[in-house]
Amino acid sequence: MLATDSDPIVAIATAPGRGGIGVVRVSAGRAGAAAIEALMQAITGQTLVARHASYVPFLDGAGTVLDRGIALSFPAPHSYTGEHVLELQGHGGPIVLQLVLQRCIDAGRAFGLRLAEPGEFTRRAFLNDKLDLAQAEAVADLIEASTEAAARSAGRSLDGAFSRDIHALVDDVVTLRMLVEATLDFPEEEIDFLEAADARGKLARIREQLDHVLSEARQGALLREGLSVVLAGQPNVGKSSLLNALAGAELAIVTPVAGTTRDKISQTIQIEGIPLHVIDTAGLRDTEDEVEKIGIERTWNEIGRADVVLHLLDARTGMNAEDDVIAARFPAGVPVVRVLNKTDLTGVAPEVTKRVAADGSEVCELRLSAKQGDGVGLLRAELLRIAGWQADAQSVYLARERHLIALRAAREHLEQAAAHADQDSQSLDLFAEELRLAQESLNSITGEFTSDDLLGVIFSRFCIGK
Ligand SMILES: Nc1nc2c(ncn2[C@@H]2O[C@H](COP(=O)(O)OP(=O)(O)OP(=O)(O)O)[C@@H](O)[C@H]2O)c(=O)[nH]1
Ligand SMILES: [Mg+2]
Repeated sequence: MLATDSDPIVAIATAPGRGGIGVVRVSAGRAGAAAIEALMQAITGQTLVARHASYVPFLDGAGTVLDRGIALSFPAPHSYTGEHVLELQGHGGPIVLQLVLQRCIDAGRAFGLRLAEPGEFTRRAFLNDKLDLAQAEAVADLIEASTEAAARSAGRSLDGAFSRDIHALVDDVVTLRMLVEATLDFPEEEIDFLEAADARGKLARIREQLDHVLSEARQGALLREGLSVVLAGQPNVGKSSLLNALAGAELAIVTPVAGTTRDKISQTIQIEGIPLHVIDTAGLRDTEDEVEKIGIERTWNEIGRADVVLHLLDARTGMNAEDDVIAARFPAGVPVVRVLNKTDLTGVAPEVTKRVAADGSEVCELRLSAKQGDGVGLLRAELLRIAGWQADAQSVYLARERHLIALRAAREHLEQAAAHADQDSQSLDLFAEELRLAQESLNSITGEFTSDDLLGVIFSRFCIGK
């Protein structure tokens, strides 16, 4: 039998393992009032008052008590899923919860109650207009958040902050479209539309607002995904020591023997709530050692995937010929920080310097001592800077790559629209088309694909006689 979005579903809603309480949740569809009633009768032996906590026994098929707990019913549409919902809150043991779950399935067999698929409760909340797509994603992000900052911004998205900003942008685009389309429909009126309606000014304000949303979303994506930071360089320059210094723990083996690290070692650390996936690698050199060769191959694989490469050097020697060969192989476009380690041996104070290389690229050099820990704070700050983190960002949303792609697409369409607006009025229909495409991109974030919404707005704001 094929699963459908109207099947009654059931699942254990709490995490696996032992806990104070455990919740079994049933969502029985928007027409599932009778199913919930039957289930309550079968399992608790009573009819419950909607949205009232009732302390009841959970009974098995023979009428024996499996557990005692709170039963709550939420008639549609006032529930998480927007459907008729029953929650059984019992004790949080894996076996007892399995028994209650099985009891629900047995008692609900008559009306086709089945186990819910992953995310199915939230999917229904979206389908029943309880949450939009961005909010539904925020539910998952909130649950998965691994830092306080990530949890807080997922909470903001769930509360609708991100969706509200997207809706505000869509509203502005729709208003502008309405003006353009009206002008297109009545060319005989010969309005210099762009002048009369201040279309350029309106578009400029929308673009400004979109840039703002995009920058907040970019920060949010950073909170969600983090950055992969690869420590690379010749053997013995102190890569493992620096990993340990950043992590504040002796994770990697450090010895004076060149070629100590054979395999990559990863650790996720947090700076200002941003997860940084720091990867220590095998030192790069020519070698005949089979094991070391494989390790070095892995180093290059990691460098290929890095968001930031920390090229470690011994401060006493600086860049040498081998380092030039290494640096030449770094992938283009990935920020590289040259970290001159072991400053404690040179007597030079930790510092960050930036200069422009012969080829016009910016070279960032940072002097520190991994062993003493001096200058590691400078490195943290530099990593935050590369990540584009702004300490004063106030309303970050925990955005996903999908949102960034949609926002960037919308931005491009608005840029195109602006280009058309700067030409003569012949390109007004192209201007309108770019606005439509921008709106479509924005709508994809909240999951609305209403092609009728523009008409709706037009008719609601114009009177027939005009
Ligand atoms: N004085 C001083 N010694 C350091 C510093 N950082 C690392 N060392 C020493 O340099 C040696 C090599 O350090 P590691 O961290 O193992 O170097 P690595 O780059 O990981 O080396 P491989 O794993 O062999 O590639 C060890 O003896 C460290 O104690 C530093 O800042 N100052
Ligand atoms: Mg090492």
